Amino acid sequence: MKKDKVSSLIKKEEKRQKKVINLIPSENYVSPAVLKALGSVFTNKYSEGYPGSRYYSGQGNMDDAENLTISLACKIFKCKYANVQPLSGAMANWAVYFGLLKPGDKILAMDLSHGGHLTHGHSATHISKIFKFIFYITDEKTGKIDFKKLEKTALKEKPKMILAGFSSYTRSLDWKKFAGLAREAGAISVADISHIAGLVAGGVLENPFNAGFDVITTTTHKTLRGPRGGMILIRDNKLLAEKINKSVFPGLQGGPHMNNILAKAVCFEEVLSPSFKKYARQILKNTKAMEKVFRQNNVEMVFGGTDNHMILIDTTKNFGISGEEAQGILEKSGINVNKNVIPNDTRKPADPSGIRIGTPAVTTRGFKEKDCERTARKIITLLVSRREANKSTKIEL
Ligand code: DSN
Repeated sequence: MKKDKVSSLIKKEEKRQKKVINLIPSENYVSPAVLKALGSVFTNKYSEGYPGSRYYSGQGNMDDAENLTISLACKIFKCKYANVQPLSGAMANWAVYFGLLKPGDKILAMDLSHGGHLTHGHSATHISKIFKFIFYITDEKTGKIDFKKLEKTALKEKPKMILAGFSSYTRSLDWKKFAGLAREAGAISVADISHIAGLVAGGVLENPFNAGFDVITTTTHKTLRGPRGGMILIRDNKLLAEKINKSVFPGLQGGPHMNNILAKAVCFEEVLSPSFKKYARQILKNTKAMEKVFRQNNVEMVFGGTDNHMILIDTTKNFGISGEEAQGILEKSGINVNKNVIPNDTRKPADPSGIRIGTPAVTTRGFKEKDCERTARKIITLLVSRREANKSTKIEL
């Protein structure tokens, strides 16, 4: 591709990102400092191995960068060990499964349609063919995890790992219950906090390590607002940390992306600043502001509402249109959300029943409660208009 074509694409995308109201809960806007580190000469270096033990020469700056990133990660999440090399959240999860389990071992995880993630063992993934995943779900009436059922399953099935975490569940998880149950069942406890890492780091949601979790996996680019990538944190068990390090490299990955690791350090410095705490608090206030408007307008929210940065709405039930259609209508009006499955969805994943709405990106842009209330009202107006238009075009026989 010609250079001017590339520049023009970057300019167009910059313009698009500035223009839209981005409510996709997993997206954010990184700082210029993070972008600078990503675009730095650190991208030129091969650094297989770990600080002090690499396979190429010329590693002084790489070792300093990786050590810095590790120490900042441990400081933020209050743990002893961190592996900052995973190229994504998916790789972080895979590295934990392969490092701590044997093929065929059982993992108890959250069902995808109830809020879990693809890498938590969905049947479409390769990983589901290697480990035996069993699932827990939410209670239809309360929207909360059916913990009694989960407990029964864990004690009967004796999984080797209990995975707590989600990509579209909007309520808080009771970390203490999960960690306690894992201990009782003799399982390793792993929390995938990819979506809420920034809220945990900002002190507005509880840190799973405080509740006794063994391992945390996360991405670094969602509420944490860093570069695209993953990370594994280990509370204090050296043996687990060593197994996970071997699993990431050489088990699963080759050369780490050192520019990305450097950018993670930049992000973590930002996370440790007082303004990040304010940012995390504002994310929650903003989601609550949207929740209030949906409630006032009788828009039912899946799981009964929100305790975090996102809201899930069954558009089929509330507005008589699929998630795909709702996403398209909102996009035409400059609002980005993403179509999403809902618990026990009867529609296909590519055209599911709901939409997922989140506030991390708009909060970075400076949205406050009033802006979010206005946006929620606009969403309702647009979707109600379509419902009414659909009604009036129905041919009565
Ligand atoms: N794609 C991410 C999300 O949107 O939640 C998770 O992988």
